Amino acid sequence: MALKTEKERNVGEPTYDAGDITVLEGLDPVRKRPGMYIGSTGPTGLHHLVWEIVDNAVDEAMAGHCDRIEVTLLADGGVKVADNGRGIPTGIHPKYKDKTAAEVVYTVLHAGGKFGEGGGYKVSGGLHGVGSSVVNALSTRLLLEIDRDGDHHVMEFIDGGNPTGKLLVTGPSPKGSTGTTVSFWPDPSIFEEIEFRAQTVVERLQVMAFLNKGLEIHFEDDRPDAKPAQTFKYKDGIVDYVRHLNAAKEALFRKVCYFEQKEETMEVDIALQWNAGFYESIHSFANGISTIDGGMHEEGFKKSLTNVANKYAKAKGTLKEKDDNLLGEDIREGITAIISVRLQDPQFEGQTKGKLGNVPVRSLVERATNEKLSEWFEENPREANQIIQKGLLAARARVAARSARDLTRRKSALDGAGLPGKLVDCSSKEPRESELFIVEGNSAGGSAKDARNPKTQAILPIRGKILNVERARIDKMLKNTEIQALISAIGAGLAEDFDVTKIRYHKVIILADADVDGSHIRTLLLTFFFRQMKPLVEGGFVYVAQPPLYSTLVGKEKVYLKDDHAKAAFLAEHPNHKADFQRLKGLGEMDFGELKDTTMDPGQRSLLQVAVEQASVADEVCSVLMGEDVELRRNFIQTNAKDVRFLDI
Ligand code: 1YM
Repeated sequence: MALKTEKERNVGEPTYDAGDITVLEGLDPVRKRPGMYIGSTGPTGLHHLVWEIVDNAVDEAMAGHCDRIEVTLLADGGVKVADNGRGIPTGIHPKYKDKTAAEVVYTVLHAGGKFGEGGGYKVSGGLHGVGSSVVNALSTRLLLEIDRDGDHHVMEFIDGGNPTGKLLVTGPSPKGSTGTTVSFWPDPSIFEEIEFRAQTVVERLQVMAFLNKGLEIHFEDDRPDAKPAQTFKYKDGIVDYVRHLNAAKEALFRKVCYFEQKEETMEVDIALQWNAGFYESIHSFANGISTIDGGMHEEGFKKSLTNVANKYAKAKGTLKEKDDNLLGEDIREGITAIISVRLQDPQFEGQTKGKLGNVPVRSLVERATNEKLSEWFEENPREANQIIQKGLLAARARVAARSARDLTRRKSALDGAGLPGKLVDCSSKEPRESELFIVEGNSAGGSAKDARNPKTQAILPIRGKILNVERARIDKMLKNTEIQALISAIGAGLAEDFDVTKIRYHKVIILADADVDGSHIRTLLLTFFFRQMKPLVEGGFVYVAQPPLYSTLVGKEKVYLKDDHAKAAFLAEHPNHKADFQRLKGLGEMDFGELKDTTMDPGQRSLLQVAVEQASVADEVCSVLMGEDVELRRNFIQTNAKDVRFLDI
């Protein structure tokens, strides 16, 4: 069946003309330098392929033509993305006389529909569908199915984007429906690994559903042992997002403040609420892409929020004329906010391209917040007052914390090094070779002390659970003896005064048991380091270690196995192994010999050291550690995962 040209068919439909396709170059460069197009060939790059295709479906939804997207992780390793939009145009492309528009989109680099002129959604980012050819180039197979004009069209590509034939009509579209379905199988010769991680995909899809109010996104995993299917659809969009982020926290009040403002080429949507906690959690997006490092939209919002709150507090007399203004950080304590902007030609800047650079966005967001947030304060005086009162408390705590910190600093100057009494320090004064083991409980500390290498390994026993810094202000934190011991042992200060060049150990190792208590302690310590000594985490100085759960004899040699998984792997490798397995007790109950065996080898080279050298990032470990606190985990993984080492010993 011959295909009509797009013009012949599109009678009276102003949306798309195949002639609008912009062609920049051919496909080959993508396979030669995949990193240039998708960032990396690791897991991030692999998942990027899914985002590219899903983005096209979301663009179609933003253009108002689609309200449902389905994403399926296929049992054979592929991914299928389907939408119920108009279907990619199937008419012959006027410039490539023998090719349909759909084929051009999938085989020509940087070919896509043009936005901003005529039909398309006027504030969508750049070209629609430009990533499709990149996905095709990096797949062993890609199947494109289009339902349009009552026909079901199919086209297949193999080995990095080579068509196996033309776009063919294989029959009528089901019940005259329209839409695009793309299935692809990533090329194992390009990617380090080709297994998709369901959690990564699900989290991203959920955020997309939050940012596109009313859009239904369905996720399914057809692989063995997969989690059940999930559907995301939020009628209140980012307001639901804020509620979701605050769900596990104690909200300061029930209402969520929401406002939006639209201009010719830009628009902004903002939702915000406060919780009883002490941290600010502002998530910003530009055209649905997360701007993790902020940028103009965040700047505009923060500046205006500070002004609006201070003006309100002064006008109502909560803050006297002579009083100092509240600082931005005081007002933002406990805030949860989503800022979503859409604009033409977004500029993503910075090393990780996570910062929005378009200057006009700042004044749009500032104006919108000035006007709409002031209105909201006037209309909701009870909530506005709660926000101001919380800001006043934060300001007082800020002043108290400063004097507490000054006191701590003066004290440590007076006490000489000011080292905590229970620290068993190493003799070396060279941070590069020094390791600090933070161990749980005094008995564990005792065995670790005997098992250590006294020259380079120091032991700091921590009694019970440390304070959860997520739930305490800094002045209270500084009164806690365990926290004080940590700060002085590490020796580099705290929070904004933290100076990573002064750390006394280049490895700060959290050594805790494999049980629930151990995992809780790890979480608390990681939270503390993340919140109060961020450069320590970012510099890759924080390590997590765990004593093994089993031991067994191979001949005369004792072999230690980390957990049940390691035991199973060992048995698979040694099918004739007869000796018993001993289940080791926790750190505190391990005797000196066992601990020495598992932390040091006979040549005095610490096994921890070996493990450090071989350490790999495991964000699953992170998700276990951070438990249900998705937000903390997300921050942790996104900003630091590559630098934190999780040890398996
Ligand atoms: C599962 C992936 O790609 N959907 C999709 C893509 C397009 C359209 C609709 C579309 C766009 C336009 C007009 C337009 C694309 N079209 C193009 C191009 N889902 C998915 N749904 N008609 C249909 O942009 O005006 C590129 S993407 F370039 F052909 F217009």
